[in-house]
Amino acid sequence: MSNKFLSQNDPKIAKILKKEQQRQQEVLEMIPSENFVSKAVLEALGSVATNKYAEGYPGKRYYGGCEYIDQIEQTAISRAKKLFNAEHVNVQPLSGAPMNLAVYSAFCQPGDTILGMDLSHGGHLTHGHPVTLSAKIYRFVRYTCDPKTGKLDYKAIEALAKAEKPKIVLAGFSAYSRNLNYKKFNAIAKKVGAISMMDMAHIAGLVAGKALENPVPIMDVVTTTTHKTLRGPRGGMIMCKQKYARQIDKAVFPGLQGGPHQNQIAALAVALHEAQKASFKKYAAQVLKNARVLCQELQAGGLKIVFGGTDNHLILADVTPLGLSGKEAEQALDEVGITVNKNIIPNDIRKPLDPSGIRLGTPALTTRGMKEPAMKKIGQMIIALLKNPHKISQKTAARKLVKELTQKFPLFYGV
Ligand code: DSN
Repeated sequence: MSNKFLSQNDPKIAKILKKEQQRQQEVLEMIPSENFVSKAVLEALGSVATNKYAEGYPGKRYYGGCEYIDQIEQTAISRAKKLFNAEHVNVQPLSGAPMNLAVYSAFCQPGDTILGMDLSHGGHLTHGHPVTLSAKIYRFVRYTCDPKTGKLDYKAIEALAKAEKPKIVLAGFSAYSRNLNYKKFNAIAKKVGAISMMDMAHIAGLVAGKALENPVPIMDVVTTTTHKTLRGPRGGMIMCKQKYARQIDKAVFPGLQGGPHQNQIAALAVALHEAQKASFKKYAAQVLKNARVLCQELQAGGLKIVFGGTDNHLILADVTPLGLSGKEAEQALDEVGITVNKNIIPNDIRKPLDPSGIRLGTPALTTRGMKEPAMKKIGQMIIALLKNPHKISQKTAARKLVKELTQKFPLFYGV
């Protein structure tokens, strides 16, 4: 991308950014929460909308001069409503953690109980991990799944909900690879008088592309970050039933945040426009096909696939059967240009900074145009390398494949 003014004004940052762009071009990005936004999204993100303060909501701002900012935010809201069949949408959350905190604060008083999925079983830090601020304010109770099959025991979750009386029954994940039954989650919430909430951050793009079931018409509240499979700018979005609109909006502003990042909202509007296209539907379907092929290769090569397989874009794999820890596997792959992240697995006996698993996914590689044959090669190469992480010839072969694939499927930003 051209950065004429940046190069003149701040050559140091310009140079580092150029290197980051080159890094993105030259590695196989397999962290399942990462993706590449279009040039149009990048332009909106780097636009003059960043100059404007606009506390409040379209038509009800605390600042003058918001006529165009209102149009941008209203366009983002309308596009999100249409794409996800949502009754009400708030596009102002700055990112995922404040987004979920805003929802908790909309429905809970300090000390109230929230039922969420355990982090080591695929849940998310913001779903009540003890290290978070949310966990200091609210009382989180966690449910787990069967690590072999990924199956959730909905009867056990219902019994837990009845015993603990949560204000929110929360579904959603960041390292879980199976589909959830939203109707069952919603029914459990209704039985105990709780709000049903789904955090679909990881799969929003797959829902938008109609490759996975849409939880929005079923659950009371659905949150999502906008930069993962949805391929938008970094940010968050809350969708809810109309009857909760006021509560949610008040919790976001003035409850938690000040001025929204209007450049981010403009870029989100562009991403939502892109997600309505037929090409995005194809993209979402391909992400799933690629994940299945990759998963089969890794499983065939001896990795233990947690939850027994994948229904979405991500794979959580126990690498200890190959004699490595997750950290060692991440480092070995990093060295040859494959980016994944180490991850804890259910009932992990190792520590979070050096766990037993790695988490990998297909959204970013699919954006570059890679399909099943590339996934097969990558899967086989990952196995070969992890079996012999210190063998020079193995590293050379891996680097060669990374180079071949990244050149064959170049990033569209140019160099
Ligand atoms: N940190 C994100 C992820 O990598 O899944 C979730 O917020």
